[in-house]
Amino acid sequence: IVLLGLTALIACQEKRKPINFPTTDLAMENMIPKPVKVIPTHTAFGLDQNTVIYTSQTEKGFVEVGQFLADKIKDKTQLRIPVNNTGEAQVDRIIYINQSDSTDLATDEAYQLYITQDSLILNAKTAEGAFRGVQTIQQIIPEVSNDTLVEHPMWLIPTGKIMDSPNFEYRGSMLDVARHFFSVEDVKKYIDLLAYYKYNVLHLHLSDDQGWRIEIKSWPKLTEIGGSTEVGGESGGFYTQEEYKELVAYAAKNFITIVPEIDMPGHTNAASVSYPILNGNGKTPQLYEGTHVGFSTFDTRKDTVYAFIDDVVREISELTPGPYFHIGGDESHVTKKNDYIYFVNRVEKIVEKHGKRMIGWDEVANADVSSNSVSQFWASEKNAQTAVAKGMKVILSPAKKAYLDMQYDLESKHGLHWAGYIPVDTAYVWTPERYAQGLPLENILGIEAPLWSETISNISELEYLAFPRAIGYAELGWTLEENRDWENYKVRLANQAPFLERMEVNYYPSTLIDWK
Ligand code: TNX
Repeated sequence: IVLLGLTALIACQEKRKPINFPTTDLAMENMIPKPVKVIPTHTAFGLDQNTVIYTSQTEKGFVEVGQFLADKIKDKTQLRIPVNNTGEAQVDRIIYINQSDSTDLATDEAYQLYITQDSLILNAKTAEGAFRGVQTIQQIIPEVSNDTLVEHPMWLIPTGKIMDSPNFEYRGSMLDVARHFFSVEDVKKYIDLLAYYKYNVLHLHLSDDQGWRIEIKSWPKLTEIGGSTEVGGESGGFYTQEEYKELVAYAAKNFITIVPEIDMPGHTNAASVSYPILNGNGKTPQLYEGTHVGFSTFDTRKDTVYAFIDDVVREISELTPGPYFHIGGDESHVTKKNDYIYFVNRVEKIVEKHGKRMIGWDEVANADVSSNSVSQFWASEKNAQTAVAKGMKVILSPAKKAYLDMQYDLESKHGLHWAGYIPVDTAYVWTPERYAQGLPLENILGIEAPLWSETISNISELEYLAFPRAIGYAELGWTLEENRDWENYKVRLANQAPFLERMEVNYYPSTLIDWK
């Protein structure tokens, strides 16, 4: 196929008049996250109606990645670019998505782009790497075509070379669908946006005091009762197992891993209202529509509770191909310390039995957890150090820097401010690599930006808090420290406006940014 393509190309090139491309600079493109290395060659690849895509066809997933790119090119330019189809079409230029075992491709997510006037070659070891590279291609296709060089519109992509791979292997965002429920469509749109900035994890906070959001077939009242409301008294909602599978599959197409969280032993009021036998706080549980935390707990000394958890972890794990299961573990203020430790110890075993690796909020490090489990740092440096002492990996989500639900400033329409205000610069200007004392680089799995939903109840409000800050966290997770710089980032961010507007994202138009 490649040879066919190249022969066709050469045949056409003979007929083609040379085009006088304007000078370009690939290094000045508004790519976020900024790639490891960009070497410009100052001319252009003209994407037009005579461009075709070819992909490796034997390696898993490459054809689908090619189709994904074709769809995105269609959305942006209206061009219909064939994928692996020589057909009758005139072929002037080729985009080739190629599986390569080159040792320059250090990880599965690494990719290289070689862009010349005639071809745009994307090399990656895996379809995942190719998918990350496709995001870069999307970002360097200009918003507007050049209509004067030839007789039809042409989108000029700057030529040169890009070598790229991620700084951290875990680059996530969390969405709290418990305090307010978000529909499958809403979550899919969030996935689209995360994927464009090379995120690879979406953590779903599926249960809390105010709601239980995933169908568990063996305990049906969880969603019947526990899913019936949300903060403010609206009607709540939940994902059926089919809908959850649909989300997992949609995320997988975007090379995003879903991390399901069932928060326990605290944050369990909705579960205990559904099945009061689970309750351990001594009061009769009632549906809760407020925003306080720390009042609920499971009864950690009852075997029924562990039988329940076993069913829940089993059912969700069966629907979840990713390696992680998040057990929450935060703010269990009415669970006695010994009970908390006993609980986390037992639940970790259940998670492992169902083939998953446990993640918990930073408090879980105080239990006798295995070095294979992961601690998510949100508030306590001491807990992060305890995790390191136990050989655990840590995900960085410091509330003061990485909480998407903190208000930007006094003017912010939504959000809280218990951890402070987080304007767009504060969200970007910090160094995950050196944020917490006593947390060595080799223990850092990556970063995650949580979006708690006490103050937001629809996709537009979600977008207001997440964007543009989530774009900055994408760069902190992917780009090397030496390549990060606020002044430079700020300009690239300003140039995301056309994309965000095309996607109808209700981003917060911070005055710190000179939006384009
Ligand atoms: C703290 S951070 C919580 C959540 C709240 C959030 C609001 C964490 C592990 N727990 O229950 O939603 O603050 O910002």
